[in-house]
Amino acid sequence: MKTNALAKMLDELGRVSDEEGRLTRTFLSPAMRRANALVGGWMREAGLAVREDAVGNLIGRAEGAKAGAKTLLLGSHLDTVRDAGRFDGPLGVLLPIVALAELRRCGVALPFAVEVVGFSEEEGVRFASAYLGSEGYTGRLKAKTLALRDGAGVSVGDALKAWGGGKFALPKAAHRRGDLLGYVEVHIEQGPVLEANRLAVGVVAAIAGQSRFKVTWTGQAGHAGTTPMALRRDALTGAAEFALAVEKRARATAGLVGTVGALAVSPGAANVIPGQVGHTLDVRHASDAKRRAALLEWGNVAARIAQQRGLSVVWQRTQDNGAVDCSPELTAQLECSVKAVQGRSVSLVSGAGHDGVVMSALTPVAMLFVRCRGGLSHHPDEYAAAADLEIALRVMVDFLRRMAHQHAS
Ligand code: HGY
Ligand code: MN
Ligand code: MN
Repeated sequence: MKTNALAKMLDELGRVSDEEGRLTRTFLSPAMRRANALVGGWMREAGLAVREDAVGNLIGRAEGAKAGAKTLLLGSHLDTVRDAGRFDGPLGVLLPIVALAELRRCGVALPFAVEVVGFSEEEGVRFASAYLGSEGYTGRLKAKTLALRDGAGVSVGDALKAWGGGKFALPKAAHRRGDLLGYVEVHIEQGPVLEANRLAVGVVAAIAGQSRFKVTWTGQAGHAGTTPMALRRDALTGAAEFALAVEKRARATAGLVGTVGALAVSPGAANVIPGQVGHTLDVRHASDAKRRAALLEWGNVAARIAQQRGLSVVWQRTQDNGAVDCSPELTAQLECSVKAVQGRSVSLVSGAGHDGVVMSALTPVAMLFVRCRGGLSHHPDEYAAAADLEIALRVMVDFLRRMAHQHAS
């Protein structure tokens, strides 16, 4: 099957970056414009009609052979983290395109319509709020989100207006629930379970909930040489004490992860005591109650640290998504194909977030995970072997054939 074509496409798309020498492709950036043009061309070659929606999602659609047929949604995100791997996101957009081209080559006409969606923003890198693409596609993008600003002070709303040639209106859902058969996303596992089970692919039972915040500590800038330690209100040491407290509690709580991934120090000079520090906080757990309990505790810890150090601390929530169960019915159908191709299957819980979290509000969701070396992701050495891509591709083709048979009449 066309696995080498898929691998070549992943390599080529993996070179479309906003940064020299590494892969970084963020929301509404110049690289995103180039990526949409490249992937849009591949969609057209596969026989899909291509459009871009108001939030930059790239959508390739093929009508069904049956009049008035429902639509099956396939896809994932085309944006990346900073210094990313080339599989996280793009695999779930390119694999369905190759699978549909393969079915077309074999003369298989699907009775239902299919839409392959390349979501414009899932990682939440530029505006610290994830899922902006799938929120736009499902009509769940909120007016308050448009006010979020990036590091240069540009708001989501202004960025969308600039992207859309000067105008932007909050989009409605692209589909009604009743018009859809479901959403299936292929994604690298980004974890160790498939390797441990010596399997190329598996299905996903649930996706962990996640919360993200911007936390700002304010103290007093001052002279590093003349200000006695006892008289300092150092914003960075306060933030550092907090980050270590997050790590300590997360290490002690099964299934809890807490990460301070980005941090900015102001005024940022070697001989000036940090007056203000802003950092992100990303918290996840499969249980919403445990995630919320950790957040409550960390709010109290931050208040204690601020009080003891003469600082102020302000939290701004930039994202909050509950844990999501995948559709047992759609997942069972996908698992039939996994077993047909691979002989056996395994069901996993995803610690990573995915567009399926947002799409589950619109339609039943299923996910196919593909083994990645060492479970490594959000890193340039992220890698899925060609043999595993081949199996994933065969699963997708088998799944589409089974769906076609089921919806033929
Ligand atoms: O952060 C995540 O879990 C995903 O990679 N968006
Ligand atoms: Mn990711
Ligand atoms: Mn991803």
